[in-house]
Amino acid sequence: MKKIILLIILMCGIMSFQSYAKERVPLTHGAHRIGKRTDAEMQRWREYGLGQFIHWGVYAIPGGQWNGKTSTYAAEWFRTSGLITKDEYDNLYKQFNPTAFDAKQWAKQAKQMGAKYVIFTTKHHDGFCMWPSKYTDYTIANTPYKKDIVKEIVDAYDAEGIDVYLYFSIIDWNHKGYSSKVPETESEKALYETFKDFTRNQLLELLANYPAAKGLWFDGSWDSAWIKEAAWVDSLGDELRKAHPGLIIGSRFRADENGKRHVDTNGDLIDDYDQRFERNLPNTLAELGGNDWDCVMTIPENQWGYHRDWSLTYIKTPYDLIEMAVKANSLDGNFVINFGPDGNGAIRSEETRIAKGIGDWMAVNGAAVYGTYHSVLEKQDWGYSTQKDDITYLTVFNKPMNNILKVKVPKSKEKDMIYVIEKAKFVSTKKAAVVKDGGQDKTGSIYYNITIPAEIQRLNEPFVIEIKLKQVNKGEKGAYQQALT
Ligand code: JFZ
Repeated sequence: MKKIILLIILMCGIMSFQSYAKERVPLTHGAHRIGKRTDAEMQRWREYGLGQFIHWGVYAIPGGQWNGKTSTYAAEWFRTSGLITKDEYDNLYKQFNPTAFDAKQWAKQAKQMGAKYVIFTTKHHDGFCMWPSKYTDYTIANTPYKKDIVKEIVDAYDAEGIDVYLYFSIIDWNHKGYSSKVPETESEKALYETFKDFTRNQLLELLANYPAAKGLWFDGSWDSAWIKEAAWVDSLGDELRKAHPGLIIGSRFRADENGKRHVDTNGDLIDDYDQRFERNLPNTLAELGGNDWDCVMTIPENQWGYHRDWSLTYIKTPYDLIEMAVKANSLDGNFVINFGPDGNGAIRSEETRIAKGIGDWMAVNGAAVYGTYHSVLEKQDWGYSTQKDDITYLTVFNKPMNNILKVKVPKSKEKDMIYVIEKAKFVSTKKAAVVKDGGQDKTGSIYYNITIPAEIQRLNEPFVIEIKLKQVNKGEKGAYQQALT
């Protein structure tokens, strides 16, 4: 018995050593870069902090309802809801005439909300093109509206200084060559080639038509047919980057030659940033593997396109969304909030109110979000901390009942040195904070107590304290505290 156990232990040891020593698999179509991009365009992306997503297309006409029946599923997937025939759906565009659409107004609202970039659906899974594509008739040009909506969006947001990213679905339910399954027969293969050409043409067309766009936000790339085309998709990526230097593409575009998506067979991120955080946030830096990432978030549970009935699920509040945005930035990510305008081109009043709530808070406290990264502090129960250069921002979501915020500072790595809070102020009032010694815990970690003044406590909203830490010799601690209190 003992021998068997020993043998098992030995075998486990060998196996773990083997996996530890496992060599990297040579890949032709895996990640083409290890680690983050270092160019100015990507640095600009990294500093956005907050963005807006817009899902808009002909699905906004039914808005999740048809003939008195309501789909509880995502409204932008309405074509597959079973409540409408494919034929009915594919003819909706003939009534698409969003007379209330005002791109400038949308861009102003996004600006007020504090968004630094927008991701706009040029084509969702249904295949309807919001720009007048030369490669299909299923476009905005053939609606009563006629005008190029993508152009209106790009121009209006550009004028507000908001960078534009083009959402593009690989899945296209309208194209006759589209297939989710790997084509098998010669005729299926030939048909799929027409779809590949079409997709390539449309992407090059978008980049040529809208040179101001900074990147492409891909979606619907999970089909086995597309995954199998790894080599071709990789070369298409090269072509797109060549056509548009600096172009930013997330990890949802292509797979490696083994069919691995987002991260390749060796675990390295494919393309420029991790797109896996969909309605979902990481909790630790360790999960992120040092990669750039964004989180895209819906306001209801899972509705991207316009749904008439918002009573179906919990609707996030501005503070819910602000908390997620600060959390994302505290883990080096960008946070993107989705809007689903209606079939007439109006942004629903609930979304307008939410955007205003976020914008009002961001106008005062945005320093904690824009251009910030994870901070030197460890995660603490009162909220999230972010960092820009030598300034640490404490965004407090859980206010202490006794008005004393306990802040744990990091341990110094240098001998006989400790961290003290050199300066502290409330971002909203610009008033200095009273900081007192908060003692130590069993592990020797040092705490400071920051008094929250009544004027801040009363507001019942998240608030930001800006602090500057400094390393001093242990003996100097008392002097700093006195200066601050
Ligand atoms: C996709 C779309 O199907 C959806 O309609 C919406 O456009 C959204 C932004 O993207 O949905 C997804 C895609 C990926 C995941 C989940 C939903 N995912 O990786 O968990």
